[in-house]
Amino acid sequence: MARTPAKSPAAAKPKADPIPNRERPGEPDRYQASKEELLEFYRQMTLIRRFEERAGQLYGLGLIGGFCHLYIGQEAVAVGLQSALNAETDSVITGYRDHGHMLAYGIDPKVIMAELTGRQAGISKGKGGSMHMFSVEHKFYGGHGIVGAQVSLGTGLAFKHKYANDGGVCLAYFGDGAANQGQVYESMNMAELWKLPIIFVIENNQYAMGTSVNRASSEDQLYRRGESFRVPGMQVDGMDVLAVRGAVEEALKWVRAGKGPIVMELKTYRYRGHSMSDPAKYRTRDEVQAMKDKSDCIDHVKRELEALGVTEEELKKTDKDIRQIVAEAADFAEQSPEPDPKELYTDVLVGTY
Ligand SMILES: Cc1ncc(C[n+]2csc(CCOP(=O)(O)OP(=O)(O)O)c2C)c(N)n1
Ligand SMILES: [Mg+2]
Repeated sequence: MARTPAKSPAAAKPKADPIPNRERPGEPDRYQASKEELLEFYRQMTLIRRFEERAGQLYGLGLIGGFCHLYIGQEAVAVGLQSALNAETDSVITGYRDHGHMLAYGIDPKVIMAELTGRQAGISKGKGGSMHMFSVEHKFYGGHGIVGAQVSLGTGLAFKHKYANDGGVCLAYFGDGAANQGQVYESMNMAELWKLPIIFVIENNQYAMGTSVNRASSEDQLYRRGESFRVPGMQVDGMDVLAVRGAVEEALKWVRAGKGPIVMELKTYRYRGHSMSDPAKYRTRDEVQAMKDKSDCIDHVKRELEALGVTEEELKKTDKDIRQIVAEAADFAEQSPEPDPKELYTDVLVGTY
């Protein structure tokens, strides 16, 4: 049985064997990281958090327009999963809560911040903004504002990996809310039928805007959502980067062996509102505070590092370096010009239908 019981945020319910007579992926262990790897996880998660905090401030100052969805709280998911990918071959696609996935993929914070602020130097030339960032070079295929759309597009990317026999796997992220979208299931069906190399990553942060999973989902154990298509699933503690990395190793083994898709449900939590304009009336402050106090993914790694003998001073030095990187990204963005008005019609489809 390839399921890791979630230790947080919510205890998993007892489970029956979902797909009888089906070979299953191995039981994942927590990843045994070296001190250097653990430090790198800490560095990346802290970079995402500080970057997002700064993005929140710039939004407050009116320097970021439109929608802006922050990833604070969920950092261990993107960092743990993407640390296991092969950057040469594998592809990533996600929704609108996408800044963290780009940072975890090593994309320059400056071009991400410049995009958020709508500047020419941004990764989409300042014309996409927070929800529409893209990098073919990094095989990062967006940044999508239509809930669930990235799942069928990701299935297309997986089809391409198989068709071109390029050895790549697609990581298609979506939320607990998106997991109720019809196109997700059409995609799962096709992916299993054609044994496509895709990991369906459900980032279960407990809420879709203001609606909790339990209010919206008749089956709230989302790792089971592939069962009708014989797609196996894993449930993982998404607040523990080593559990995430350990689980994705097993998932990648499964997919790379040509056994078809797999569902990973990462149980996680977002600390901030759905977007910057969320009245936050659907949960209590105490609930959020309890998650921060008990399950924070960065605190978790900090404790592990301290147990390995890493000193507070070393961590402070890393924190300082990250603050510097984020400050430079924000300065770079603020000093970059806005796109030239003549760019209005480039890179966009203008036509009649
Ligand atoms: C097809 C579609 N329906 C509705 C919306 C409005 N909408 C934007 S985000 C969202 C909630 C999605 O929640 P979830 O999938 O859990 O992702 P999270 O925001 O928690 O990362 C909704 C309903 C949309 N963008 N697209
Ligand atoms: Mg959600």
